[in-house]
Amino acid sequence: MTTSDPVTLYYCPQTRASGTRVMLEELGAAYTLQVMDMHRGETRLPEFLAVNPLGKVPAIRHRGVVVTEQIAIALYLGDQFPQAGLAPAPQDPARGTYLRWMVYYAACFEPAVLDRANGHDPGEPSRSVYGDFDSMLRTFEAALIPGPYLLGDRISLADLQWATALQWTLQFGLVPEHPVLREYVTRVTDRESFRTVWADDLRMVEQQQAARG
Ligand SMILES: N[C@@H](CCC(=O)N[C@@H](CS)C(=O)NCC(=O)O)C(=O)O
Repeated sequence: MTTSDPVTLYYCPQTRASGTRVMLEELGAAYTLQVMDMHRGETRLPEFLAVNPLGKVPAIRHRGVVVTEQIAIALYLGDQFPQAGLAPAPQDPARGTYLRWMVYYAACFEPAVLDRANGHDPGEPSRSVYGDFDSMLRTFEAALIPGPYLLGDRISLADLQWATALQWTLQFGLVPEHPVLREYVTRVTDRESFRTVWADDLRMVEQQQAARG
């Protein structure tokens, strides 16, 4: 078995799985999609619950191993395809910064955005995993200066992850507009991989809508 064994990506268009697909494109990985229509409950069918009991995408299977959680998947793929140069190796001095912003995404950004979207009071900063929303976001923004990427001149999977998420959170007003964030999203998403995945997502969504009638 080699890393050229195709990755199976369990997929719903226009979801967190889209970011994973962008990464697979950028890594030059061979992959196949298992497309589901979440609006028809297909992520809750026994076949997929056997892959991810939470019924959530993205999930991947590679060389017989299932990985769930978008950040775990991103870290796994970056290490499996080192030749793409999108993930600093363990001994690389940039590795710490890379891990920091990857984990910050899942541990601080998503909980803060979801608390806000769901109207949940995070309570005292000392009792919230991300402190408070504004500090959480300002801390990330500061990491983009001087930029242009989180690791300086070098783009990484961390940027693909953050730009994917900021694109939809800015679009839906879940994150307040800020020139640093907007320019970062524009810079990172101006790539063939994003154009390909977003166009194909649109095609799949329209196809799924038509099938639902
Ligand atoms: N903690 C998961 C969250 C994944 C998630 O919420 N995925 C949504 C799509 S964006 C999903 O699969 N929803 C379908 C469902 O719950 O049935 C991760 O970070 O990967």
